[in-house]
Amino acid sequence: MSEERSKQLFAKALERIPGGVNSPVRAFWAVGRQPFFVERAQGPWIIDVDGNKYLDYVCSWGPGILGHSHPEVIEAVQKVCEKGLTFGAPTAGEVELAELICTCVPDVEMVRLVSSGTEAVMSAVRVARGFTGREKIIKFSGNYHGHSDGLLVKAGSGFMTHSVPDSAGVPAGYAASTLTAVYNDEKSVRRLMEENRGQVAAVVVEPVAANMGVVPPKAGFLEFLRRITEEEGALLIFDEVITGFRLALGGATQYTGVHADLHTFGKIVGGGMPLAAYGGRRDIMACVAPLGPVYQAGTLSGNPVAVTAGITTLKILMDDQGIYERIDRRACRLAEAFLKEGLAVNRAGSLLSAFFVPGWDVEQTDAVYAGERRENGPFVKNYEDACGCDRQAFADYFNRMLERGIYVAPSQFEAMFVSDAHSDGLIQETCRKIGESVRQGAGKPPVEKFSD
Ligand code: KE4
Repeated sequence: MSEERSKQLFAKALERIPGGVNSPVRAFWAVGRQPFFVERAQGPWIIDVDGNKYLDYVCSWGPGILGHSHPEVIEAVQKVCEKGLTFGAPTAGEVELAELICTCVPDVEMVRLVSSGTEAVMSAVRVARGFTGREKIIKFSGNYHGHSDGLLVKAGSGFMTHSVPDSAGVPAGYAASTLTAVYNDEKSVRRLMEENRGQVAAVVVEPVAANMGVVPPKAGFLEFLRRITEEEGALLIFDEVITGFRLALGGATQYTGVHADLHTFGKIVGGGMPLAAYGGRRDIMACVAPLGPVYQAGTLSGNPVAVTAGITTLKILMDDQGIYERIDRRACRLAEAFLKEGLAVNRAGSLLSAFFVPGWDVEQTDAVYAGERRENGPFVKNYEDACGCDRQAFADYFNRMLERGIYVAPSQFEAMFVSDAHSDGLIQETCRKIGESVRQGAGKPPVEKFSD
């Protein structure tokens, strides 16, 4: 496959954009090759500037639950653009989207639209601090909540991909207010709560972690977080930027039965456009300016074009909730293909990750589940387990799959996303290629950081 045009673009990009990309996870450093540049995408397919076609399991890191360029979404966006792109004034669409979010996620009585998941989580944390009058936040190592200063501590996603435990440039004071617990480890949470009694504003958690690879909560873990936050007078924030409208129409609460005080959303809620949201109990959201003392604002918040993409997407999901059974079943088929190759697989609904755990004994893996199971694992239970994975083996697998026209996330620490556009036939073909790729062994070594 030719990569000429991508190579030319990347060389130019390296001149003007740090690492040649506008988000680190796109750099492909961990898989030892240059990124391809995308020309267009349709359904489950992504086509690069050299005409190479890939079956896409990144789905733009989650928004693409319907597949790329869904005709109804494209048509709605094209139409609304004719009325103008941004007004900086309220529009009917913002009210409609707010009502749809509150209908889908009953914990959310009021919601504020923003432009990115980072902004949503940063704002939710500020509201929690403003509402409780407390300063400290408990997060979990390997969870990623966007790049706001206070949350760039032992984060997942690009941090783990590039082995950067914490970010430079974050003042020590910020990090001091962020306490880090171990995911799926109740004792670590209890200890932090006891050591910081009366100071913890909130526990922020990915209800199904998807930024250290997919790591579902162990039975009872979320219920424990709900109990201990209530006992300690702290809020529980579900960061649903990935799980929202993905695990179920009602997100993690519908999937797990556990309720949170605040939820954050991104990706799917914007239908692929720059839109995210945070919301929750009315008494908590009443703290948000101009109603209350917690300030948060945004020039393009509730942008009419992005809102239209979000409304159209949520309405399609609301009108056809069978999508969730379809994508879960397909993800289960993929999980079974990985399990057959002896890999540790964590899956929650249509989110899954195969882990290259050194010395993994396939006998450790529970029996291959029948389709009715909604989960596999968790066999990799936390950040430490995930860090122990064999990155070279993952890189080899990634390159073997790409050579076969299958694009999975270029990092062991990201999720595989299934969309409604991934037909059963394509899933079958993917399962075959998983077997070939995993069995074929060594591939290209990860290269050092690209020089100019
Ligand atoms: P954004 O600011 O990237 O829209 O959202 C930040 C965020 C917040 N919370 C969770 C649970 C998230 O997964 C994310 C962003 N996810 C990554 C992928 N794991 C985005 C991809 C990227 O960084 O380019």
